[in-house]
Amino acid sequence: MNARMRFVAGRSSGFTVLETVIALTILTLILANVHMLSNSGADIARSGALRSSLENELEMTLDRITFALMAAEDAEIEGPVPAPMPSTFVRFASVLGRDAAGNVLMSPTEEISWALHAADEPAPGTAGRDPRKQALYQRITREGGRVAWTEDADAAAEESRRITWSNAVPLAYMGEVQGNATDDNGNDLLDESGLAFARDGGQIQVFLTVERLDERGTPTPVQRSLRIAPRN
Ligand SMILES: [Ca+2]
Ligand SMILES: [Ca+2]
Repeated sequence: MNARMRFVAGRSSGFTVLETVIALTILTLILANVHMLSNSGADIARSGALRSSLENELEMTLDRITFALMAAEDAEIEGPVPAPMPSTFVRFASVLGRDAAGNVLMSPTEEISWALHAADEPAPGTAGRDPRKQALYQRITREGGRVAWTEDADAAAEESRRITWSNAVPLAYMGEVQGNATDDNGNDLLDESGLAFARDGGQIQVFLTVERLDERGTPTPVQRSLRIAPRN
């Protein structure tokens, strides 16, 4: 067997140790990258789903507030005052129509308000089964609350219908620090909570934040403000 034949025979007998190590290293790097891409893709999908869900909750709550206040008589509105003092509630009544004698029929006094959660309220969903998420939720719970609509705010509590529109409204509007009598986020209101109302001439300003925990237990807020013109 000449030298060329020995070389060909040697190559066909298998890979060298060095070639095997290089191949395994490249394979490991490829698999690691695939794993990283797969994980980050799943994280992005979960994060996108949470944000979409939060945006829906925010928009639905703002729609309900808007429809209620658009039908309200401006002269019957209590709660919101001009900046810088925010209100956590608005009380109002709407014209329902006229009776046979032509008298205006008004609705009972309704109320939309923000209130703190009860301190011992259990965490909803998966957060209740994960100690770390439970601890974070408890922090948000202590500092957070809900937005509710009350059908007849003048009636006794047990006789009035109350419906929660969102149970994930935090203590502070995004960027605001509570208790320092300062407008930290530049919206002209001092220490406003996750739901705040203010009056600006013939309009009611509404500021709303909705905040929930993401898959890693990180608080994730969304927020928006708008203006509503009640009936004159
Ligand atoms: Ca502010
Ligand atoms: Ca403040």
